[in-house]
Amino acid sequence: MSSEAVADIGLIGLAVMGQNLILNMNDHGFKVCAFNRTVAKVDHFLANEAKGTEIVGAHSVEELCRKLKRPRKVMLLVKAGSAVDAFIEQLLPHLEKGDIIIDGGNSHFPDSIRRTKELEAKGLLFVGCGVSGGEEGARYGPSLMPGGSEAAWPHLKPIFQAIAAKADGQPCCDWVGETGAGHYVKMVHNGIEYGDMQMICEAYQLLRDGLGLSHAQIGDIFDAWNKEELNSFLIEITRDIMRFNDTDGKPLVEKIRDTAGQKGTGKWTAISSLDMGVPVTLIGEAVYARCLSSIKDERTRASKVLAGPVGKKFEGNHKQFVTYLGQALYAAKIISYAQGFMLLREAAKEFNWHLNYGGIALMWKGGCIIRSAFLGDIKNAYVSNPNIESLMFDPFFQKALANAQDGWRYVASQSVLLGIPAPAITTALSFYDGYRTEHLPANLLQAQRDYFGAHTYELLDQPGKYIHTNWTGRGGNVSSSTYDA
Ligand SMILES: *[C@@H]1O[C@H](CO)[C@@H](O)[C@H](O)[C@H]1NC(C)=O
Ligand SMILES: *[C@@H]1O[C@H](CO)[C@@H](O)[C@H](O)[C@H]1NC(C)=O
Ligand SMILES: *[C@@H]1O[C@H](CO)[C@@H](O)[C@H](O)[C@H]1NC(C)=O
Ligand SMILES: CC(=O)N[C@H]1CO[C@H](CO)[C@@H](O)[C@@H]1O
Repeated sequence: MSSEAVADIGLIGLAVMGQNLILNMNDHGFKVCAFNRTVAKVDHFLANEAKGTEIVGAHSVEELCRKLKRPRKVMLLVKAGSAVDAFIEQLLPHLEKGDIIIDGGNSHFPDSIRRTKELEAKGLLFVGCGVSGGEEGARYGPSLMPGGSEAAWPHLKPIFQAIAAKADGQPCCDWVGETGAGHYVKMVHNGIEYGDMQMICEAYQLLRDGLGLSHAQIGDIFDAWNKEELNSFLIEITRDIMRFNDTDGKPLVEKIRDTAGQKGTGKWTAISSLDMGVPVTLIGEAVYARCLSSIKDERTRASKVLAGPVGKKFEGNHKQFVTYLGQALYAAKIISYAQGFMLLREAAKEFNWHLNYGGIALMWKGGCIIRSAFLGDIKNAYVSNPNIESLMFDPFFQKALANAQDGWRYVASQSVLLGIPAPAITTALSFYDGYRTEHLPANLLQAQRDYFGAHTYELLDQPGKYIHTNWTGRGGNVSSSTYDA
């Protein structure tokens, strides 16, 4: 080994996330070699942010690889997509069997599945690693979700677990699973984040438009919730946002245009749920709610002509409503996470991953945007029964749903009566009621399908036997495979 090989890990991409991760690794005693395609950036970084640290730099991919101890570990923090493949191509000639490439970007999981297979075929190891927590997390403790070539894990574990956030004294980073599992889990994390944010926004609107409360009053409600079972990063920042006044003394949030942006990870989660036939309804509604918000001009025109409930004002007890709303939020949140873990289970089946669900809950408990006390309860549920069919079957959550359901139903019905949209809170309730219903009306649906398409049906007492009925007494012999509905 060349005496030049001094660094424990190389990192490519000196945008904010990359820089902060490097500084974080340096803080924990690891020697990092930094590289950026624009090499002036490397020198600038070494002379400024990295001044006085152990961090070294490289001016080429070749130099970077020369400076790494074996097995070489190179982490990419570059834009997801073709840039990742381009850097992998550039690295290949300078790597040897057993060396490790880590993609810490926001890659779509099918790419990570493909890259793992391609690199393993070349004798290299690949890790697709979800990184959550934004700039602050990257610097002082992100949530890290690594998956891919498991043989890479023992080499990465000391570094990753050292720099990760800690929850209950444990690192928010553990091996997630094979091929694209790391990026998949990160994607579902982001989907759940969409759902959490949407529910909170619905609660905000019910308090603002339903009860007519001021932002300061709503801030106090979120403050109180943050001290109870809803305690979480997103509830906490919502409280702070409610209390943030602009220079004119008015709440800044009031002035922000109500059209939501999105980068696609929530959409990916919804698409994957449709692909796999898992009813992840709350995240789906959260994505659609952003879409609906974005057609602001059309909504403005509709607001002038489409009728809503006339003269309906909330006439109940405010204090009671706030209590019920807290219950509705909590129950909807349980449903959203139950749906998210249902999706993970199905993905594990589909892609042959061995996922550690309790470990995933722990990875999300600190460092990332959805961090909350609640994830500790989810972890406990999976620790006491790793094979639990659904979180809703866990005694703790079963009881929590039972305790919250009256308030949840009250809030859902009030939102409907008042004409205030609450798609996440209401879809969660519909899902819950559907999930706990033994006889759904799909018997009729099957009859309809058989009627017009001869798709056949099963009888309750003879599952597995497919029957077609001549419903009309007309028509010839139809094949059930001619069309689908
Ligand atoms: C923001 O303004 C409201 C009055 O509109 C006031 O009651 C509140 O104290 C202000 N908040 C802060 C943090 O200054
Ligand atoms: C349905 O019933 C009618 C009348 O009995 C008969 O003419 C027709 O052939 C039947 N069709 C099939 C698919 O059995
Ligand atoms: C309809 O299907 C039945 C049973 O397969 C068969 O006996 C009959 O000849 C078919 N009739 C026509 C019109 O194809
Ligand atoms: C590929 C790469 O390393 N690019 C980064 C170099 O640094 C700038 C920041 O100055 C980033 O924006 C690039 O993504």
